Amino acid sequence: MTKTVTILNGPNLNLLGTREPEIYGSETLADIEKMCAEKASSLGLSSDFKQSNIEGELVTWIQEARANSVGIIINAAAYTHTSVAILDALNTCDCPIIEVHLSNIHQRESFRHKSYVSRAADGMICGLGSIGYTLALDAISAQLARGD
Ligand code: CA2
Repeated sequence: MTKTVTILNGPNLNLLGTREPEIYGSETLADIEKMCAEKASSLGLSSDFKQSNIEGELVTWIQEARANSVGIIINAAAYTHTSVAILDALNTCDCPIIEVHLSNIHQRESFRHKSYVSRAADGMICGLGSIGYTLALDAISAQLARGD
């Protein structure tokens, strides 16, 4: 049976590659989706890559991943710093959860230093740009192999 990792992206990440390349890089979200699909395949996994600007849609997708996925990678974007709803949904999941941010949130404004997602995540990767997503897939693969 295919082992699927759900990769969730929050608000405004659909704009990647169009503005602020000095902060978020020049790749588009479609570029990152392709990188993830290739990396997942090399690990014997499949990736289900999604983006939404709507908090509730992200919550619904986390609930679906709880039933159908072996791991979750989440860049909740601005909801990282505000959403108890996303935290509550992640807390219902037993699978490995890795939080990813393109930028180093700790080098930025103080309101970005707090992450609700981190309370539920096994680990967090930030500041490495798009590579963070493929490193997160490596981490989930290793966690699964270890039986986490
Ligand atoms: O560094 C990250 O990945 C963030 O999750 C990105 C969020 C930000 O609110 C977090 O603090 C850190 C913002 C995503 C907005 O993406 C844009 C992309 C291109 C142009 C404008 C915004």
